[in-house]
Amino acid sequence: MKFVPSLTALTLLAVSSGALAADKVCKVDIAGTDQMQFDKKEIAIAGDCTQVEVTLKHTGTLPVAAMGHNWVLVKTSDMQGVAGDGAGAGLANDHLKKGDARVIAHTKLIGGGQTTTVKFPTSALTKGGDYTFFCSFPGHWSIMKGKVKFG
Ligand SMILES: [Cu+2]
Repeated sequence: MKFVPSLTALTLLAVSSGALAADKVCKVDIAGTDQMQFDKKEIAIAGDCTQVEVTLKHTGTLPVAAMGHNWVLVKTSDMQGVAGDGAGAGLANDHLKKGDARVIAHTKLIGGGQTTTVKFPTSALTKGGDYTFFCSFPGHWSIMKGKVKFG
């Protein structure tokens, strides 16, 4: 009779380690407005997420050329450089320098009423690292930004 509880415990252990090995896609929703604001200042990604799926919704009505928003993830120390290069890169390039290796993940630029999604692996992130998300539309990054915490 003693063996019954220990067998149960072993079974539970096997189930939970199986779950850890599996892909865990963590979803994040964020909205941008015609008032040049994101509705979040911080995004926390749990340390056991293997992938992150970010959905950006533009809840305003202004067109992309006037009030475009995207969601760009970088190391905090890279933000100003990426934003500066992105300002001159044009709408067609989502206001990001082509092939910018400092960009960890980004959505396309969208206008009012549109939604866009990007999915990326957390292997691109270091636990406890200093990350920032921002909008690279010219002039938006000083307001439209926040921290990303992983771990
Ligand atoms: Cu924006």
